[in-house]
Amino acid sequence: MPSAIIEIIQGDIITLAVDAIVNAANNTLLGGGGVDGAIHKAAGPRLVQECASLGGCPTGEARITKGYNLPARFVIHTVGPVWTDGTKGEPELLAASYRNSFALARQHAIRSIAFPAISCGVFGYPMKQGAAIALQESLLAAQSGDFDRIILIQYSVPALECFQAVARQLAIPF
Ligand code: AR6
Repeated sequence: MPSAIIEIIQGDIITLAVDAIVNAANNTLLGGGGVDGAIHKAAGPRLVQECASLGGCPTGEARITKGYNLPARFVIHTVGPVWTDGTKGEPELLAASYRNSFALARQHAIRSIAFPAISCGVFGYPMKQGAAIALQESLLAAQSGDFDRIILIQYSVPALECFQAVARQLAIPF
């Protein structure tokens, strides 16, 4: 069952020794709060130097850098949508963030990848709806056979429980 490679866990993404962790960045790619701040702090100042050379990133797209002091080899920076009311293309843009992150990972032969709940913090995306998109895109990637591990890591227990419940509702094995 290829989809069994999806893992829903609780923890801090900066601790994961995977090929790539995904950063929930903003359009500047120059750092911020939330998981972005934690990743930049742990990776060290060479990360922001490399990010500054990339010229930003449009919403829904993704860019890749080295992981520097992180245990992860690469960081894939994606910019999820800011939630307004759900009618401004938010679901399509969030799906694009996951899909473009997986596409970039494939180009770099990345086989293990961990995502935070993109857009579900500062950007205000409702967690249940964000989880459904994360899980649907992860299922597609799992079924492609291109990945050994797809980790959806949640910072809090309520977020963990939300992702688990949505996976059960969608009958996505984890
Ligand atoms: N490990 C895993 N998940 C985390 C961690 C961590 N260390 N820290 C926070 N989270 P957010 P967004 C969770 O706000 O909504 C930044 O300022 C967090 O609980 O980090 O996409 C950027 O620069 C939440 O569930 O990202 C942008 O300006 C999830 O990660 C903006 O925030 C995402 O929350 C992006 O907002």
